[in-house]
Amino acid sequence: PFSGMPAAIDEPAEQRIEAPVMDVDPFDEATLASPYAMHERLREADGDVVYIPAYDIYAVARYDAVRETLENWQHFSSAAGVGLANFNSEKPWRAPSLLLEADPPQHDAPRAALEKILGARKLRRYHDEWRQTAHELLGGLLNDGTTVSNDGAVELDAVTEISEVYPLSVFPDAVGLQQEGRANLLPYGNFAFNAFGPRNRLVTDDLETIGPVFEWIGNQCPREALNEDGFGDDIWRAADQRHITEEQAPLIVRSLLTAGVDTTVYGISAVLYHLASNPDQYARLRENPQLVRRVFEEALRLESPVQTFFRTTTTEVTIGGTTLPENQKVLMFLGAANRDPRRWENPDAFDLTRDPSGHLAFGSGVHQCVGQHVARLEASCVMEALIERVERIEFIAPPQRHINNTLIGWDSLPIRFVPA
Ligand code: HEM
Ligand code: OVM
Repeated sequence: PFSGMPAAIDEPAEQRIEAPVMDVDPFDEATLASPYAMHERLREADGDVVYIPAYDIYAVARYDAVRETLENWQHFSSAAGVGLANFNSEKPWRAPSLLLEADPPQHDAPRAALEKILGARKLRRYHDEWRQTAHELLGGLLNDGTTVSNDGAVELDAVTEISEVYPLSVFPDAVGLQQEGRANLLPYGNFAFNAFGPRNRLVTDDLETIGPVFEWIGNQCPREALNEDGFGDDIWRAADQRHITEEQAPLIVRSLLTAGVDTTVYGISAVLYHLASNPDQYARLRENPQLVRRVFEEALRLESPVQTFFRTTTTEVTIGGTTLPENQKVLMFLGAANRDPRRWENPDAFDLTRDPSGHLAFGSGVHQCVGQHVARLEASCVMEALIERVERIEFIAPPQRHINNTLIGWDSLPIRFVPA
């Protein structure tokens, strides 16, 4: 068993720890709330890979190393889980995802099916409706919200009134879910993203209440539960066509319910946070509405709602001169890579003149987010409506962090909206 200390001289060569040892706890609540100082320590360690004894894991935080790890699925497997738990020796908390927690070739068919269903072309049918929904939401808030001054300014919590409301008013309908029980979606995602980390308070506190949430999610995956013109039924029709099996279909529906809601809530909050913090950039965006796509990518680069995922080494493997043993967990810091000064000039600045493409907030390689077109469409609908209807946005009180083992985001963004 692992001692928690650098390798002793009598251990076999493949057990020797070559990487610099770092005394950090990435899942400590204070660190989760503000990980940036730790990110810098990890990036500036003497090597591309560090070893974190607190969890007996390796970690990568520099852009090139994170990207290399993401893209090398042959040596950095997802099938042993993309959280701290190693499925080779620990029982997963639920049946593993057929996408996220699978390697090629098993990954190929579910991935191809979802790519088709969630592709940019298939999504065109939602453009008008989702755009209109965004206008109705913002129009309603600006008219019905508490007017606080004679310029008609409105104060509200952008998380509970925009970021959470919008995705829930478009995505569950598009999947084809019933109305009842949709309030289970956010808690389920929150739990699933916590479950990639250690079994700390964030996980154990939810165990008492999460049972009915699991049950509801499970009940939405069979064909009978899904409307006939949504993404859910599209998955079942892929089974009719033998692109996937009927046993796979419900688990692929479950992937949409797990990964499709909290992520976009956090993504939309990230843009609103950075725009409220950078009034000059908001003004620039209003003058150049074609920047609505870029503003989302730049916010994702800086915020990286999904901060981390793990891989497991399949053999002894070398990253940037450091050799790791087989069957080791490697933690990839997407958020740290997205602020690596080796890759980005003035990395901590929210800057609409930069090209944020190449950011790793959606991952890279065979697992790169299959829902990214959905996320982009939701965010750009909200941004378009916002810049048309709102001249200025500014904080009226400090934002409050939401703490999760994997996600970074906000529980509260108290913002004043000055109508255009
Ligand atoms: C995969 C982030 C929205 C469904 C991923 C991965 C990341 C990510 C980093 C890569 C996982 C890995 O390499 O192990 C995000 C972010 C989002 C977002 C930041 C919003 C801003 C969505 C949405 C959906 C979705 C809206 C569903 C409609 C998935 C699925 C996978 C995935 C199913 C697994 C793909 C595979 O393993 O092949 N996402 N995601 N995501 N995402 Fe997203
Ligand atoms: C899944 C999935 C995919 C991406 C993220 C995620 C909870 C889950 O396929 O279930 O996070």
